[in-house]
Amino acid sequence: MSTETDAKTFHGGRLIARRLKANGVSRLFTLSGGHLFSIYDGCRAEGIEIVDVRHESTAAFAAEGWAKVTREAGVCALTAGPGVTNGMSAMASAQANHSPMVVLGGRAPAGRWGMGSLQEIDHVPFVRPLTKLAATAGSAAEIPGLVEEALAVAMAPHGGPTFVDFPLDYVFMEAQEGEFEPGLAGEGEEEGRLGPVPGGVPVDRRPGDGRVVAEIADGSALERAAALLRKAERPVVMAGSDLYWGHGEEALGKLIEELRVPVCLNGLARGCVAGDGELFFSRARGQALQGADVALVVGVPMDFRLGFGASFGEETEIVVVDRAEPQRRHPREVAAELYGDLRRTLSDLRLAAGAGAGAGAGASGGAGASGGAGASGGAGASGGAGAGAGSGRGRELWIARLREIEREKREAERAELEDGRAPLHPMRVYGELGRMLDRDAIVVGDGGDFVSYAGRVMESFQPGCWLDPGPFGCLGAGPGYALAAKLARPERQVVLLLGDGAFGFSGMEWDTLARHGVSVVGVMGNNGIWALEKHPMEFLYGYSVAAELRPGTRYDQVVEALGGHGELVERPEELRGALERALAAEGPALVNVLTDPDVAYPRKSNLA
Ligand SMILES: Cc1ncc(C[n+]2csc(CCOP(=O)(O)OP(=O)(O)O)c2C)c(N)n1
Ligand SMILES: [Mg+2]
Repeated sequence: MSTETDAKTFHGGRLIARRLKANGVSRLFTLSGGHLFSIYDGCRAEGIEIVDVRHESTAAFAAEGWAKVTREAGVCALTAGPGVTNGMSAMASAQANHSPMVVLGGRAPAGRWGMGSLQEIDHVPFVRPLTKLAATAGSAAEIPGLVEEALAVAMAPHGGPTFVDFPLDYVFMEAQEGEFEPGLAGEGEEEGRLGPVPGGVPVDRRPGDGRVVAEIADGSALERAAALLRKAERPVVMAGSDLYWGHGEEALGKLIEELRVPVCLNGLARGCVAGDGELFFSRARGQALQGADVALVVGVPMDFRLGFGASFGEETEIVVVDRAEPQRRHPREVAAELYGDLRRTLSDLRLAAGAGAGAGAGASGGAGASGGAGASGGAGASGGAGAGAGSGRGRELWIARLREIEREKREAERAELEDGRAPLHPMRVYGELGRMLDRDAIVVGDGGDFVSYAGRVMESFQPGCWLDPGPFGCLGAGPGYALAAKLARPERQVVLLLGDGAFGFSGMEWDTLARHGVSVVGVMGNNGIWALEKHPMEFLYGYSVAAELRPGTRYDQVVEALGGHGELVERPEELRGALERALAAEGPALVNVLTDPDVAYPRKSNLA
């Protein structure tokens, strides 16, 4: 069929592809379905690469993974009905991680809506709670504007998933590209913008999402935060994913260096300060957060990962910095809240809280520019040398104390990193692997205890190099993330750490990796159990059920059968050679390491 009747008329699928292309989208992750054919045709015509996978879950996780590596919106197309339902875990994951992602759905034809077409179901009501925007195209002409809006809303802070589905009849119809409405990211309070569409489903946008957020944080809050930071003896920064999404790494680096503030990172913020940086602490995190008098909590919610706020000391004064207002209430009182452009806020805060002579002037200038007279007055008044000098000595003592704890804890890990047992201790795997990875290697985690160990000892040195599922914690995300990571950064090592349990969710994606020639290296901790569930259940009940897998399964042979390179490692001395061969392989590989099922990750809490 023709894709174009005249210069200005395109079929619906082509209209979609043209908007994607215009917004810099280069890849579409998908699994085939007739409802999507015209989108494929459009992508082909516009030069957007179609990456087809073996489960829609992977297509959607790949879109999220693309976002995580590039900080651009990832895009997937899921066929009507089961294609969309299969993508819902990834949408929930992207929501929890603030990952910008656009899900394009197929949809049964509008002309026969309600008559029982194949795969007919109204997706919008069930993806609505997972997305910032969920909409159905009401005509072919409406398509360009909706696609623009979906991309803009996904990217607006806080980032997240958006969804648009396209009735089969409309994507085959031709329409002019026309003067579509630009993204409506600034009008987020409005719901039901469009009139009735097939199935009676209007555009639905969650109130408060997708709005334009203040560029500049509130001036008096900035002044309060700066005053707290200035007099802090034991300050700390705890930063998470929104630091990364807000491109705040450079501004944070300057702030911690100039003000001498220790920093701890989680989520996508890992690597925003190098893992071997002088002010970076991971093993001493507990002491750093508990002992801090002032904590800058940057781009991370105080959720279970921060003990719902109790990871900080009772007396710790909390200053929250983020790209936009939080979606949940803070679980404890905070002293100041700064919402706006992260780079700007962090640099204003650095200047306003600066110690030493030069900083006073910089502070009032910086704060004055953003926060008006109050801020500059405050900075000028209390930015004197006295505060700077006093806290300077205290801070160096604080940093030295944390460094000593960090050093002792790292030292205590050494025995496990060199453990000589067979089957292997998971830490031995990381002891070897850590030495073989480049500083810009991208490490993806998908599993239970095996990945918890990695989270503890594998260092990240650059932003966007550590991809785990995040707080939604969905097993099976790894192959999609790794596929997207290697496509986005083909020159880098991409290593996927996975449990044997995790492999079962999306192990077929080695077929995808092989077909597309994507050299991801999987490293499996194969303990024959769901360790993260088995050990806690035994601790609680004295027994476990539903926690066993088959010991010693040759997942490496599965990968070979799918067209990849497989290695089995039974003894520690085999590990290095196997990893070297896998890293050098053309195409995807899996190193299947048999690990000791009796090793239980020492965790304080499991479920919350
Ligand atoms: C989709 C999904 N199902 C179940 C869980 C619960 N869960 C979390 S970790 C885990 C065990 C993972 O086992 P494996 O991948 O073998 O890693 P191990 O803990 O053995 O190292 C399970 C079942 C989950 N997080 N996500
Ligand atoms: Mg396991």
